[in-house]
Amino acid sequence: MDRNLALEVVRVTEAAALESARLMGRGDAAADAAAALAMRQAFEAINADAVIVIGEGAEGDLHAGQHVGGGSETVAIDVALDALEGATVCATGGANALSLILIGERGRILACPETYMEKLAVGPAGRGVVDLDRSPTDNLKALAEAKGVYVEDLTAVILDRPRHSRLIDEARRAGARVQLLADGDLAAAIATARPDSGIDIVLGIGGAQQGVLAAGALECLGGEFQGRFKPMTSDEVTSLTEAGIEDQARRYRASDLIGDKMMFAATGVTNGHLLRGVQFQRGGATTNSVVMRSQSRTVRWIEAYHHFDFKPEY
Ligand code: VTB
Repeated sequence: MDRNLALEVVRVTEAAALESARLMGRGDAAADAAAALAMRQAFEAINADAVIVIGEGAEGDLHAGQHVGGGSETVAIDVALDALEGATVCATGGANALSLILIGERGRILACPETYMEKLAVGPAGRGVVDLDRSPTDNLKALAEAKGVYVEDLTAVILDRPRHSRLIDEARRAGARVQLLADGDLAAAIATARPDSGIDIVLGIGGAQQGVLAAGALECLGGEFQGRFKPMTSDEVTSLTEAGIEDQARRYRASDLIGDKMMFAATGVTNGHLLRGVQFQRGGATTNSVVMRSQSRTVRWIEAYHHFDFKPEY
């Protein structure tokens, strides 16, 4: 996979973040639609034959199966994307809205439908020491030991949902500090790999597609992601079966979800655990992004100033 691609795709997440941040706090889906449109247009400047494996809904722009990318080159890649993760958050001006893209080798990203996934995400210190097949208490103890701290020193992030009441109780009983999130477990999952994020582990059930994206980012960062599908309705069970995912009780590791060669780029839309949101200033705006590649484990934090008078036309 062409290493330069990593620096090209960040333009795509920047474009989506700039357009959606403009519409932050409007209380509707306008930011989501703007992010998808900007992302699709910016993709045309990428020299690749990219097939969307995980996209924005079944139809419309950026749907699964759509070919994106331009130019004459035929670098065959697969793409998983979320033009605006945290659309509800963005609509209310909350934290952790992001625009992101994961690029993998052709045929290696699991084409997972929109359903739920039980997730376990930790940074590098927890790689190889936690296990979704063990209890949250055991995982917290193992992570504390690997980090050389007490369980009481760990912060576990869990989405604030009724489905997590037992999990939250257990994490509290184990002694961990529990941070409940209104939305946006994806940014938090990736932030477990940032020593200064204050997040040690993300547990609980959230979007499955966002689980695949988190797996890719954590693989580049040397962390660990494990997931298990948790379909909530019979339709979701059917959609998993139709996607060829027969063993729905299986524990997936990052490599099962996205292969082993990937690139990941994300740009903050609103301030969050991982990235700062778009800041508008006179004549332009500043974006904060991260770009990473699994093969080299290089992680680049990119602050970009966009001058609107000289904005590229996509
Ligand atoms: C949300 C959102 C997450 O999953 O929780 C969603 O905040 C699914 O949960 O960031 P609900 O249907 O209960 O809201 C995510 O989008 C991704 O995991």
